[in-house]
Amino acid sequence: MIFMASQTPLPPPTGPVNRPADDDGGSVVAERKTQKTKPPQMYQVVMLNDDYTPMEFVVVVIQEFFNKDRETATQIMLKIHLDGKGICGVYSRDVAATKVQQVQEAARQAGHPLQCLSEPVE
Ligand code: TYC
Repeated sequence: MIFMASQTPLPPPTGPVNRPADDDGGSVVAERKTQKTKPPQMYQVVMLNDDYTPMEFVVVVIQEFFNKDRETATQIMLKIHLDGKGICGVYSRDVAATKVQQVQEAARQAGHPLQCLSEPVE
């Protein structure tokens, strides 16, 4: 027996459901002229000179808390000694605040009046 199709096959669906949106590819994205997020404010840890803290103690503190080699730490210490103050390092705000606390605590424990502070860069 031969079966005949009773209807001609339906054409593939072409309605709005399956068709891509008419404006595909034509959209426009405005470019930002400026960066959306600024880099975070950085803070420098400044050490102050005094007449009593031994040079050797300052050098060791700079080596230990600011990760400097002995030569660099000595140069920074001498700059502080001569100029009255000097930058030991630049960090994010929280890290800089921690460095200040560490130096203050080490100086307090050793009985030296060494002072340092953090301040925004620029
Ligand atoms: N001026 C101190 C001295 O002659 C040495 C010193 C250097 C102290 C740096 C503090 O941050 C300082 N013994």
